Amino acid sequence: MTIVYEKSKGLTDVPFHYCPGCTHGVIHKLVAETLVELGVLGEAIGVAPVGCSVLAYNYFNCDMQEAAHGRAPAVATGIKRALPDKVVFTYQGDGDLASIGSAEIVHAAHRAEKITTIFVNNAIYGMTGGQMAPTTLVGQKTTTSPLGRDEDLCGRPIRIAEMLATINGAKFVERVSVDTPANVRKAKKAIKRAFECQIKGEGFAIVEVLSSCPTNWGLTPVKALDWLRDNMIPYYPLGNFRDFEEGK
Ligand SMILES: Cc1ncc(C[n+]2csc(CCOP(=O)(O)OP(=O)(O)O)c2C)c(N)n1
Ligand code: SF4
Repeated sequence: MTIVYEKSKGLTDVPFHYCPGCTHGVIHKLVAETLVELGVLGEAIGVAPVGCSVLAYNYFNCDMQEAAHGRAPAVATGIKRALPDKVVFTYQGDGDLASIGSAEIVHAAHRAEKITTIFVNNAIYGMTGGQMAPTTLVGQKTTTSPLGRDEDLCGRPIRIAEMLATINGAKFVERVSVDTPANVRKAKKAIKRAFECQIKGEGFAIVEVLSSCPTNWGLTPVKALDWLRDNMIPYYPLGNFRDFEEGK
């Protein structure tokens, strides 16, 4: 029989533990396919975060290192500086990257570390039961904002891509979404470009991926994608903010 589709060699055979409909799995697939297509799977070293993707080291078919909450960019910096020929990436949620790890990511970008960050923004702390994250939308209900996020108390949600795009050492910054097949294809392109940025020795690269958390949003997988499209994309506009070749 002709094989028309198979699991990327960039992933192991271990089944994902993610909830049904969670788009972490889609994003893993895109990263894994990219490493294979760029021919760098053997050189890749990933750094896993805390959060639902804490077990990412079981899924990517390359060397992996676990980091404490928010510290993945610092760990990746050490690995890349010690082993400059390796292709080093971090995979981080929004609680991990935009909350406790906000200083880490800013300074890694500022130093123009030659690492690639995949930033999964699902507007909530997934693993620990759905608390409010820095990315939670105004009015969004979470376990720690049962009446909805209050702007006066908590400020407005942080736009990480826009913030990092102001930093000169960040050479590639793009925000993508995985809510539709067309957007998944665009997400793959951005992820590829972010790895190319590192391989060409340009500097820090980040792709912010808008992702769903059906479990903590209390929605079915399909309704969660609708919610992402209707509520997250208007506040977190998709697009490229910096590209190393276009001199943005
Ligand atoms: C050093 C440290 N601090 C806090 C925690 C608790 N903790 C584990 S996962 C998590 C939330 C992470 O959420 P997010 O990064 O948004 O990822 P998601 O689960 O949504 O994918 C927290 C606070 C921890 N495991 N380690
Ligand atoms: S809790 Fe949310 S982010 Fe975590 S695996 Fe489930 S759906 Fe995905």
